[in-house]
Amino acid sequence: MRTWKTKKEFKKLFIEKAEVLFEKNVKELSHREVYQIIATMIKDLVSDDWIQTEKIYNHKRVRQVYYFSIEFLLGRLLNTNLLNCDMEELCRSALQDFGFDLEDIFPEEPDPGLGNGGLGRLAACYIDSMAALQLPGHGCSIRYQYGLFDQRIIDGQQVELPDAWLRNGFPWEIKKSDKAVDVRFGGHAYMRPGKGGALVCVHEQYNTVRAVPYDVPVLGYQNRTVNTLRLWKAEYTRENMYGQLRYGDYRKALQYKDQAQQISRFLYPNDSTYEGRKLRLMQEYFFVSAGLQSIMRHYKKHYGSPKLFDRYIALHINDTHPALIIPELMRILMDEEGLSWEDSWRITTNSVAYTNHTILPEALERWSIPMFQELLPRIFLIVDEINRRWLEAVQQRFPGQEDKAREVAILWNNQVHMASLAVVGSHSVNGVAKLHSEILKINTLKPFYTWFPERFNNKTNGVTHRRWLIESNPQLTELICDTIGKDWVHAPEKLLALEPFGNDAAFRERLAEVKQKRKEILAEYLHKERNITLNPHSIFDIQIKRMHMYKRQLLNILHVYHLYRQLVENPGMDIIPRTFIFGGKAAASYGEAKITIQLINTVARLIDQDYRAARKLKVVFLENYNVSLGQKLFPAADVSEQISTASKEASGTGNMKFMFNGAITLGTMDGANVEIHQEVGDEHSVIFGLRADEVQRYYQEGGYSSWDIYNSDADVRRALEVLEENPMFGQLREALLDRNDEFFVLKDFKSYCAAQQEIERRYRDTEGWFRSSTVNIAHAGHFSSDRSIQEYADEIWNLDAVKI
Ligand code: C3B
Repeated sequence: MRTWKTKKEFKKLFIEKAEVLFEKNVKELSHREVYQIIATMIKDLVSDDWIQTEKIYNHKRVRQVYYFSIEFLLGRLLNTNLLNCDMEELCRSALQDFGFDLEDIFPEEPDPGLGNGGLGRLAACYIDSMAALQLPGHGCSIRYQYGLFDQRIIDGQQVELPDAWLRNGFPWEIKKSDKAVDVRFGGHAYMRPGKGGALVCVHEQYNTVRAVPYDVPVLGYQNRTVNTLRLWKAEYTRENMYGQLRYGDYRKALQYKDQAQQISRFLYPNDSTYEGRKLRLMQEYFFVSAGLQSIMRHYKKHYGSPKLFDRYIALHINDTHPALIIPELMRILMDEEGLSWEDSWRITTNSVAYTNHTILPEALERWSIPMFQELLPRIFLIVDEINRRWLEAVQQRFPGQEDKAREVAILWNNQVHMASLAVVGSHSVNGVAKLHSEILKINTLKPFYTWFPERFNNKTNGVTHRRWLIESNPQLTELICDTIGKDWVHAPEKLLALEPFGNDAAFRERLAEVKQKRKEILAEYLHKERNITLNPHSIFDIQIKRMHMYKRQLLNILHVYHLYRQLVENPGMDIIPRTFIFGGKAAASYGEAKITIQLINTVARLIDQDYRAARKLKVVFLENYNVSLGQKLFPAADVSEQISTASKEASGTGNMKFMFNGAITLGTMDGANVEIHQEVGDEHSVIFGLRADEVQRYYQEGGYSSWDIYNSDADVRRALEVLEENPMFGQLREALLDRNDEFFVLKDFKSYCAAQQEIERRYRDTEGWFRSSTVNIAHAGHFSSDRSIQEYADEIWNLDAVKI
């Protein structure tokens, strides 16, 4: 990778940039300006490698993958990029000479929140790993003008403010106006006999939205690979405006202009739920069509015949949000390249692979046919034909059995079923953890599994250890390097070499010091920035993730309240001081999730105001949990709360970030917790609660009554008294009792309390605790996204690394 050879060179360039960008000398610069200068310098620095990477890919005609995701939750990039080009220390030292502290510069970067949670952050980890492994892989998404909302807590309640992250520009991006493409919406489409009698499609009276790409370089880790994340912005076209004005229709012209600009305006704030809004469907088609058109144009220029498209190009869809890539590729191949249906279908299914991220029924996308047809008439014709041919095959195999067709139909009940389209139109379907992939086969996608068993596979999620360990926790990184050397940095599975040091008292002591240090860093930060006081000698027990009933923040806070009541009755009770930290956003329209935030804040206040409890317990709900705050929290955690109802959390990835930082998992047998437990065993994790098959059986066969538990368990009854603190909480009580506790909070309450006691028992044994912590770090390497991405490359994409 190109670097600044010397500090002298860096300083010279820095001074020049200060002059060019801000007409200032170094002394006059604000911290934000320093950030902007360094970001621009890095972009300049890597531009040669960026061009070179692209050239080599094209020249060698290598096979490439495009990862389509409606979210990329990037987080800040300055520190990551400095690390990737190995320039952090040089930069730090040069800035020091100028009188700046690099640590003051990092927070100046707005945190790009172009995603909701796990799914979007996974996409960001994955492009990081592709570049680190020198795989030719690029991201494709939307350049939202407003990312996920800024969360404020006012009187204990969540308030959403717009996230104007682009206010001062985004120095990492490059606008490529000359690469813009047009995307069509609306109008009429029909088939008509063309030359020689074959049917051709006519699409007329549509509106055109211009898609303008903004490219962000994705740097490999200390190699010369620079891949691309292409983000699309929607603009109106003058031609389209004037077209309508010519007919004197001002209202329509303005409506068009408005709608076009609206497409890339904001990110929908839903995590794992689906909202059948027209604008969302427009977003999905917009970035898929723009992305694919630009891929095809580039492909034809450098690779040649569209007939060989699938030999060179892999298209990955992150959940069903980009599933329209299937009919869109069919459209391009048939309408624009003149290929037959059969050839187009073969190329399409060979190119596309699909990852499913959830079994929650409320997350499965279904679009109303009338809306879909009105917005995307040509695409609808294609989906209709895909569905017709598919159901014909089903009919042939199961003549007269309508129920078989209903189970797998793409068009059914006046809706377009996107998961069905994604499975039928791709060659690979994967879940994101072993348990989840099994549930897909035996439950959610069972009829499809019967049809296409060879398509189904598992790719357990991973997280980039560069951001989540090396960048976030330099103290732990240094200790690991001192102990086992540096090989693990490039080959994270080599962290295993750390395992024997769990038995080494000197190592454990240093590990304990690192953890203590990280807790103090967090406490200081929260004190300074948020006026929150924590006791760094208490156990830091952390649950940070989106607010969702299935994730059961409610179970956590009910247990805290249970402890509180015990302390009130028996102030002398011998417990180790605990700090329960929560963070997470609730979708603006998700009532129960928002009330849970209020409940957490209510319990926090009850405890703060009661001296009998406040000496031992503390609850904090941290406002605006995002990637940057996560980077401060994971390193400081003792206990990782992973307590979803078994079967509901497809994988989880926070669980892995905690593990890399040596926290102990307190979790259910759900998602990747199962594999974490498999790695470290009962001795180094604490597992509780119903298992997935038990949960599924209750759903299918009944037999659970939350009232029975309430009536028979005095602790449960007492814990639920907290719901009388505020009439608002009645809704939660209703969900737990009158609606029979869909997520088994009461059912798992007792075993969760026991598991929490087990945590405390283990924490008292300092030696055992840090042995467990060591074992967790040693086995975390398996959960690096480098491992996941290598599996995708080998088993789905058939992709080779390319040395730059
Ligand atoms: C999430 C799942 O809820 C997590 O279990 C999983 O770890 C991640 O995806 C990544 O695979 N998910 C999400 O964030 N948004 C959705 N719409 C669906 C799943």
